[in-house]
Amino acid sequence: MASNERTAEILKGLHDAVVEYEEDDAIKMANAAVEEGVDAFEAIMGGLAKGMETVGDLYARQEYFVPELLLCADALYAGLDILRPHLPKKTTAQTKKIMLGVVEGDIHDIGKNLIKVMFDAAGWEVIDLGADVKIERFAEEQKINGAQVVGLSALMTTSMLAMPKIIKMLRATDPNVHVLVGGAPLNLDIAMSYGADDYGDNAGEAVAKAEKMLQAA
Ligand code: B12
Repeated sequence: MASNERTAEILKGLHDAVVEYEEDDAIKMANAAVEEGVDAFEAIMGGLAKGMETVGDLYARQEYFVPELLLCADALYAGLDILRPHLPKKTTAQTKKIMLGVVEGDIHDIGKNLIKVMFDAAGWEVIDLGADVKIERFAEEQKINGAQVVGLSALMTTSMLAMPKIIKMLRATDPNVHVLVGGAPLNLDIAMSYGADDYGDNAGEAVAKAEKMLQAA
């Protein structure tokens, strides 16, 4: 078990590896996290995902551009591949199914992929439609797979406008479906105005919110 100081050092190492797009360092620090007993969830959220947040700030300040963002994402995924199997895996008797997708016009899928990892670890069956998913496809697929929860992701103020249409179609085919939305430009008020059941701010929160939806059902 790493000391608090060492844990902080490893988290910073993961953060910096993403920001400096050093894939080798991300692998090295992720292995250190595993070997030294740093909680995998903390390493992913407090290290890798936090690094991507800093990258977002650098992009906003025009210090980083699209090529850097892609390299940073590669470093994040290299670390994630190592940490993912070490998330405590829950098994449940109940069949819990979530269908995830990034809405049409939007290719930002890093957040959605983190969400997927967390649901998988929490014992949910995850159907991943990917990114830039056509509006009609959500309801079509949900009709086939019967997911109790649908998670919609959007990272752009333009693409998130597809959400109310998708939610309307989902409810028309299955009035009992639960819809959880997330992504940086959203918040609870917007989620409610779109007709969603709830909004999740991050990957950890997403699972808790979806579990609550099934309990209430
Ligand atoms: C990385 C990135 C990219 C990468 C994406 C790589 C990939 N495969 O995902 C690339 C380089 C491809 C890219 C492209 C573009 N990007 Co970009 N990109 C970003 C950046 C810097 C980070 C996004 C990210 O990965 N964050 C890290 C993850 C972990 O966080 P997250 O996505 O927010 O997800 C968390 C939560 O939001 C939540 N969550 C997310 N989804 C869901 C879903 C559910 C159900 C729940 C419960 C929770 C949840 O949980 C996640 C994990 O904790 C953001 C800036 C920012 N601050 O967000 C801009 C940003 C999103 N991009 C932007 C833009 C403009 C573009 C481009 C148009 C640029 C261009 N000129 O080509 C294109 C768009 C292409 C398209 N059609 O989609 C703008 C959007 C502005 C707007 N309109 O709102 C932003 C905000 C940058 C800015 N400040 O201008 N981008």
